[in-house]
Amino acid sequence: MSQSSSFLDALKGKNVGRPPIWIMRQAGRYLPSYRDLRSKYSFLEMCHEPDLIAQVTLLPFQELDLDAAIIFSDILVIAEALGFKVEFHEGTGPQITPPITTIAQIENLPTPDIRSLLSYVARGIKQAKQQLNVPLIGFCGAPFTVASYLIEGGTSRDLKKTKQWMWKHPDSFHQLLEKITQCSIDYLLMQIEAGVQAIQIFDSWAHVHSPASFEAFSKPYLIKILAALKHTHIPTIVFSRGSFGFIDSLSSLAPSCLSVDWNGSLSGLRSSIPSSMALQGNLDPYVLYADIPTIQKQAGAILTSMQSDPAFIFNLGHGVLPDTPLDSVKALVETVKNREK
Ligand code: 1CP
Repeated sequence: MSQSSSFLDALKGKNVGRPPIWIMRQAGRYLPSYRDLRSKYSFLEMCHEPDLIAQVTLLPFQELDLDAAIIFSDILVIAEALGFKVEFHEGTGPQITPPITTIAQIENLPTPDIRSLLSYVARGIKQAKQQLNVPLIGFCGAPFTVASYLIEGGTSRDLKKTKQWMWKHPDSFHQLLEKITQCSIDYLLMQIEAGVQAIQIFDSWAHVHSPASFEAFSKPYLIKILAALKHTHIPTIVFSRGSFGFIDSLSSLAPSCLSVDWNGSLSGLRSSIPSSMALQGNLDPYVLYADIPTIQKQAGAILTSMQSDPAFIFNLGHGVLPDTPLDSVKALVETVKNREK
């Protein structure tokens, strides 16, 4: 890809036009074409097959003029590589078996050969890149978020088991986080070698932390991952739910970009974040259930507040929800694209 990219420019703090837009979970169920494919394949079949990875990564571009693509995969492929059985059932989210319930399970986790076990992702990246004319984002889950799925065995409202484990068995929890961190580093370096042009780390469950537990159990592992990628010079985005609570701590990680949820104002944040660090976000995904004028107004308010910021990337504050009307997502993308700088 040789043409200019407003997304990559914004990550460097050098975007002179309107802000770029992409949408977390843009390759997902809100797209009728995704639902059609999903009626033929299971979610994991789609994650495991390079042709399908590439095809699904490109699906949103049939409908939407987005400025970046994200490789179709899931943060839980790392759980599979660690030997867990991962299943996705309609309506209940992921299920991981057996969940971690003993210290011995953590002590006995394998040291997987990520490059070989997850090589299908690298092949999917190479295939997708051949057909894309926008930058491709690679990703992984933050170690704390991935660990929570292994301990809960799936989705949980409050991460009760994870938080109990974290405070009762901190050494064991650190051992688990360290293991996931090493796998994530291997995984991201593999994705970068395969051709992704930016990396996003999803700490989707960080909002359950206190400042103290964020410092102890999320931050050190984000630091390790970012340090291990530094020599590649690939831009990094850290998405953290509940981010406004830990913003100083997150900014001290010095990623290329912070991706924040909707619990605070981006322009307010800019006053404490250096202009060289990009900000990504942060429309509440539920706004997309409103009528089109409301969507335009809410998105417009964010655009106005970030007007002329050379390091702003428009996104939602979290993933687009599966039953969001496609026309609403289209209206959002057009609102951003039609914005004059
Ligand atoms: O049934 C289906 O078709 C599966 C739905 C689905 C999809 C489309 C899941 C199951 N994962 C995905 C793809 C996915 N997951 C992407 C693809 C790229 C894109 O954004 O378009 C990405 C980046 C993820 C990352 C992911 N998976 C996260 C982090 C981001 C976030 O949304 O917080 C998390 C927490 C997961 C776990 C997961 N996988 C799937 C679901 C429904 C969930 C979340 C469940 C929960 O709330 O715990």
